[in-house]
Amino acid sequence: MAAFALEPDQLEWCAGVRDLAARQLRPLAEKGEPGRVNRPLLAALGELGLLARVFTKSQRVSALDLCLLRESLARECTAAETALALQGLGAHPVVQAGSREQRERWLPEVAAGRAVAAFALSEPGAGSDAAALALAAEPDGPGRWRLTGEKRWISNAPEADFYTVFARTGEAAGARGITAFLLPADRPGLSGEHLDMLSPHPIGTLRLHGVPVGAADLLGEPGRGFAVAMRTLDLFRPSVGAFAVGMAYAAIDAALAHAARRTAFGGPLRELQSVSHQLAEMATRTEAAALLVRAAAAAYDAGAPDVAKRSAMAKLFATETAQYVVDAAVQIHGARALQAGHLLEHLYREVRAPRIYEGATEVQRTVIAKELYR
Ligand code: COS
Repeated sequence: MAAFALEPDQLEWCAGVRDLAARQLRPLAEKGEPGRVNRPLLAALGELGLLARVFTKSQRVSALDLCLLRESLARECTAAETALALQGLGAHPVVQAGSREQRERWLPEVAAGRAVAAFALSEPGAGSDAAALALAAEPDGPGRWRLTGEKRWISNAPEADFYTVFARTGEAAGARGITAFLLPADRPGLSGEHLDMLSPHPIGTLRLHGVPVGAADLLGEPGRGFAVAMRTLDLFRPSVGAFAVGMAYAAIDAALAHAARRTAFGGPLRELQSVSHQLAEMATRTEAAALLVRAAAAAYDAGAPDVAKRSAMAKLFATETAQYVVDAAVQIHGARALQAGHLLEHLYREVRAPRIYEGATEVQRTVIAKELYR
């Protein structure tokens, strides 16, 4: 990638993804049940080869591809965007740390959109302070454990086909006592419920009552699970930023169209300086966010040493920017944007959660400051 611009073939690919999203994915998204996994939508993401972009045979996923894909999908259809992202987040620990058997069993199914993946880190008592998680992995003979506890705010739960679960095997306190497991959904003792959120996502709670796991279910070494989670987030945080940038562009497109069409005080809204300056500010901040996201993704792909910091900066800046941009677009539209079913009413609800999940804005600042002090 050139320093500040995408190559023509990348631009063409993004335009193609937007076209697919608008023509083929949005109709499927609209048929889905709010707050539930949309399997036909996932199957279409598989058939169109979009999931395969995230799950290549190599263990190295291209962060830039992931970001461009998420930004392009978000601009046209947030449900398709989120379905793709959750497959990636749930399965990346397997891509990164899974055994050959685990990878062969699950990744082709995930890429085809047939198996639904979920990333299960958060708990009722451990959100931002992820290393405080309490889900207990109690020894049950050599190389065997039983998982007991609760996970909450787990996207795709309880409908996923497998969960990448982070539990405390107790090698040590804090982050060093955490182990990652691949937990198929049909294990005895596993149950869960849906949660109703501001924006209806497939998300829920998982309850684990002595769920059996063995050495073949480990994702990496015992006691090394926290790094598996953090490395997954290093890849996905810039892409959450890309999702936010896509929503911001969608809001700007809508605001530009409305400001050209709507007349008030004797002319189109866009002739009012209060509106034109606001549009200019929205576009400038979104461009800055897009550049920060793409730079973080390019650094990830190049294996740069400061990935955690760049990834945090990209997520922080892009999600905060998108919140401002969507809010400003609502203001330009006036009351119509608040009517149920309006694109901006949808984006206004949708844009809030990314400032919290995969590390709240405050967590990103903590990560950045830690790196600055190093
Ligand atoms: N890559 C690899 N390893 C990493 C890492 C990264 N990006 N970040 C941390 N680690 C390792 C550290 O090297 C350290 O290992 P050692 O003990 O061997 O040195 C260990 O993990 C603990 O790191 P640290 O001391 O920085 O952890 P903290 O408990 O201070 O937690 C934050 C740091 C707050 C950054 C972490 O808890 C976090 O990201 N919280 C938000 C969680 C989140 O995003 N939840 C949402 C889930 S998805 S919706």
